[in-house]
Amino acid sequence: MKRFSLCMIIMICMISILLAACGRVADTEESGISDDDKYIVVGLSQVGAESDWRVADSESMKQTFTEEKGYRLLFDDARQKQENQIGAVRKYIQQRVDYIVLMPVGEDGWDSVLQEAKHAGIPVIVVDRMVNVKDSSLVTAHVGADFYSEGKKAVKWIEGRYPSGRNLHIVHIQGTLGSTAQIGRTAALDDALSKHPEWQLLARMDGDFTQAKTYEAMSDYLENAPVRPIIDVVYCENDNEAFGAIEALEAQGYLCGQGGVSVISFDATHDALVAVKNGKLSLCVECNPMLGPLVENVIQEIEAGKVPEKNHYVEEAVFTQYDVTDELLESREY
Ligand code: GZL
Ligand code: ZN
Repeated sequence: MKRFSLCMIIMICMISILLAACGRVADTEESGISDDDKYIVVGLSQVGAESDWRVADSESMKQTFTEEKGYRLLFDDARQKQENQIGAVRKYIQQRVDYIVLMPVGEDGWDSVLQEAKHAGIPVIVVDRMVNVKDSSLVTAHVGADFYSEGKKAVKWIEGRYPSGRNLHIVHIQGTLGSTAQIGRTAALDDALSKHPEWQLLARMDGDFTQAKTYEAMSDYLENAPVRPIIDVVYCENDNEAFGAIEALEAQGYLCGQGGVSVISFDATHDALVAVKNGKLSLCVECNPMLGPLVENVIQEIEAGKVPEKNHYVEEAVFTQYDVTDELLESREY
C-alpha cells in the first residue's frame, strides 16, 4: 500500500507541475508577451499613415522603444478609425501591458475605454493630439504641440507679409475635423479673421490632412467658382494638404509663391521644406513629430516612481525661403 501511495503522490506532483507550466505557456501565448519582466511593454495605438508627419512620428516611436533599450513595443495602425484605436487599447488592457501610448485621431469618445485602462491600473500617455475626457485623471500625461500657437505664428507671418488694412482673400483647408491640430490651427485663423475685417474667407474645406483629398476639394472649388477667384493666401493645416492645394492651383493656372498665391502649411516635413526653398510654399510652421524621446522620458519618470508633468510641449520653428539652406535640409531628422 505504502509503495502505491508514494507513486500516486509523485504522479500527482508531476501532473500539477506540468499543468502549471502549461498554464504559463498558455498565458504567454494568449498574452503574446514573454512573461520575463525584463521588458517594459508599451502598447501603442497610432492614428494611421495619412501624412509624412505621421510616418515620421511612427518612426520616432519605433526607434525609441526597442528591445535593446528594454522595451517591447506593440504597435497598432488604426487607419484613422477611432473604433480601431479603441479595439487596440482594449487588447492592450487584456494583454496587461505596462503602458498605453495613445495618439488619438479625434478628441471625443475616449471616456469609457480610458476608464477601463485606469481600472486595470495601466498608465495612459496621450501623444500629439488631445482627448476630451470628463475625468482628467484618465490621462497620466500628454506629450505634443500647442496647435493654437502654431496657428498664431502663421497669422503673424500673414500680417507681416501684407500691408495692414489691405483686403486679403483667403482659402482655408482644414485638417481631420475634431482633431486637436485642426481645432487649434483653425481657432488661430478664426481669431485673426475677426481681428481683421478686411480679410475675406473665400472658402473653407476639409482636406483631412491628405494630399489627395485636398487636391480634390481645391479642384472642385476652383472649377465650380462662378468667377475665377482672386486668392492671396491658402492656409493649409498640414504639408500634405499644401502639396494637394499647389497641384490644384497650378492646374488652374495660378502661380504659387512670390508674386502669386501665398500657400502656407504646418509640420515642416522634408518635402515641404524643399518646396519652401524652391519658393512654391511661402511659409512652413514646424510641428515636431519626433515625440518618441519625450514619451520615453515620461515612462522613465514613472518607472523611477516620480509623478510626471501633465503636459510636455515640443519646441517649434517657422521656415520661410531664407531659412531653408542645404545645411538645414541635411540636418533635419524628418
Ligand atoms: C499634428 C498632427 C497632424 C499633423 C498632420 O501634431 O496631429 O496630424 O499636422 C497629421 O500631418 O496627419
Ligand atoms: Zn486688419
